[in-house]
Amino acid sequence: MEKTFVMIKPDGVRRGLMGEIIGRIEKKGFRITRAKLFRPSRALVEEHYKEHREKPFYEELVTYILDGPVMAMEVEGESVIEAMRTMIGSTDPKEALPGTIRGDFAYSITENIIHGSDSAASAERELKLWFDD
Ligand SMILES: Nc1nc2c(ncn2[C@@H]2O[C@H](COP(=O)(O)OP(=O)(O)OP(=O)(O)O)[C@@H](O)[C@H]2O)c(=O)[nH]1
Ligand SMILES: [Mg+2]
Repeated sequence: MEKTFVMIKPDGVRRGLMGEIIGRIEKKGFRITRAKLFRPSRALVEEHYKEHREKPFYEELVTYILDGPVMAMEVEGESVIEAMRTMIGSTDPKEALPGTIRGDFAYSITENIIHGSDSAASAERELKLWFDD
């Protein structure tokens, strides 16, 4: 069974959207097999987003993820990697369709509530990074 890494970002936790998001994942039929609510270290967040290190928004992105606790989750199900990306919606909330998590709850490209791995290789790398201490 496929597994992916999902993270509710600090704005999602702060706004009280954990229940809403976990509910959507469970109602879809996926299983949350590991989860932790905690404040990640800067080193962990920098490693997670290392593909964006050269981008102009990188520092803002890392600072925002460090702004409060996040909910890190391992989610399991059939084709869950692609399905979670669909449920999350486009990176830019202006383009995220209603019915997606970002489409329904986000308005900022930085504070866009949730992360989901974008490929099998990313899922494997990110699950190892966030859960294998
Ligand atoms: N300000 C700004 N932020 C961006 C831009 N592109 C991406 N980001 C931020 O960087 C994060 C990572 O970018 P991507 O990996 O390309 O987008 P994503 O896969 O939808 O988002 P994640 O699930 O967080 O990885 C996004 O969630 C945004 O918060 C941009 O053009 N401008
Ligand atoms: Mg991404």
